[in-house]
Amino acid sequence: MKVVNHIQQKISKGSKQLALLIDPDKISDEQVLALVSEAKKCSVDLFFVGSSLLLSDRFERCIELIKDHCEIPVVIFPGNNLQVSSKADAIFFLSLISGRNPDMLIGKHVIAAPHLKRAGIEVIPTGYMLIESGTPTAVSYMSNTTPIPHDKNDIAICTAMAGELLGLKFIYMDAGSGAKNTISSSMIESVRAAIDIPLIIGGGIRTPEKARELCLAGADILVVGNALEHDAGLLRSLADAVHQIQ
Ligand code: 1GP
Repeated sequence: MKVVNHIQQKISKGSKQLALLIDPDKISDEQVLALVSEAKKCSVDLFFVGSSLLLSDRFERCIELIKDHCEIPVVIFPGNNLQVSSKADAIFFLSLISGRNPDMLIGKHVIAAPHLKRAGIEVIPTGYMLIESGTPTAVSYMSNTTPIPHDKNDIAICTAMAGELLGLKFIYMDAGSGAKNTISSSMIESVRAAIDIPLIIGGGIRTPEKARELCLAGADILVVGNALEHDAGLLRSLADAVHQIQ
């Protein structure tokens, strides 16, 4: 089954989903395997793999390791057009719609398009919105874009609406990896009320209480990366907090 359908099926049952973001530079093979084993026990819904900047050549290796040891779908969350692999189940084709950098809206896509066609991988057109989070983030710097201000719900609403009207399948609102502040519940609520496509929320989520709050505000999928790099034991409580909401 396509990853999009798999996600939609869970959403239509009213289930919230937890995605684990793996940055291949920050995690050893042993740590990947430990995380996969824990993810299976906690019924984690998705793995996302990618980074705004990669130093190592561990990108494909990470995807392979996850695929060899579990059935959880692996979606590439690419930081640039080099992060493509047919070994993953799907890839987010990200348009950075919160920014005004044409390279991130169409330029990189033109370069990536033939590679994606050849790879035969499921492509998920996704509107990516960076939200200001208290500190400069790697994504903001690397993409040369300004995030939407933390409290400007109206800009976030109109941006998400435009993404939906352009035909994008998902909206991913991100405070950026390691964000000081997560996206506010009020911004998530306003955007959720304005669009009908699935809403992914990530950046700076570190506690089950916050995970629950953001799901109740309207997130369909929560993404957690950084916090698990520091404390893999958190996974059980985060997964329970997300899955207990119906
Ligand atoms: C970043 O949304 C992801 O793009 C996850 O953020 O690493 O802060 O959990 P964290």
